[in-house]
Amino acid sequence: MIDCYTWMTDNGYKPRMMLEETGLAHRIVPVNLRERAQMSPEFMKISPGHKIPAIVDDDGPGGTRVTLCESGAILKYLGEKAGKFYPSDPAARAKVDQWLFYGSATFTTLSQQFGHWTIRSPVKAPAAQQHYEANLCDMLGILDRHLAQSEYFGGDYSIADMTMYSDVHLHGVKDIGLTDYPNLKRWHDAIEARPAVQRAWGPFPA
Ligand SMILES: N[C@@H](CCC(=O)N[C@@H](CS)C(=O)NCC(=O)O)C(=O)O
Repeated sequence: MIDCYTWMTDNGYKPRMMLEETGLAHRIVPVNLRERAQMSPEFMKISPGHKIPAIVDDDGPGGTRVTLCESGAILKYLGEKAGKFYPSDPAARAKVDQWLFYGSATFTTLSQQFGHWTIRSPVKAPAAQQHYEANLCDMLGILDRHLAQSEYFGGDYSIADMTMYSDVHLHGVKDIGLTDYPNLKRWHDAIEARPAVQRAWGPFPA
């Protein structure tokens, strides 16, 4: 059984998508960021940087207990465990890794800055807003151009798409609009329609 520590944020949805897609047995453990639950000593034993998502797998390699944070590491771990959505062919895997790292290290991180400065911050800083909006639009263009040549980021649907989806959905669709990014819209809508994705983006199970 895998315990998935998460909350309703861009990164928080990523392992939920993968767990729903693979059907791996799991429980959702909400970590209420508004109440600063991520700062509890118990949670920080699993995620030393006090960030969701994190997982605990009681049935890791060789029967060991695995604790893991960082959404990219979690997606790779689940992909290897399930043998799904993470190709075993080395060349295909290298390309999935490229877009997985772009998604988790660059795209989500900079999209979060857009979210902070344009939506959540009570302090209005026009220079920061303009900077991060231009930055987000540049990244949406990069994703759109790649998807003009490829159905999904790594060829077939994979963990690279799962890491990219959250901020395209939250900021691309809802804040910027995808009219100027038709390939990204086609990709987004195909993923949004997947039953596993709808379950992953639904309420936490009771
Ligand atoms: N690089 C990390 C970033 C995770 C992250 O930014 N988590 C945020 C929510 S989306 C969080 O838990 N913030 C709470 C905090 O930093 O105290 C990943 O990909 O998992």
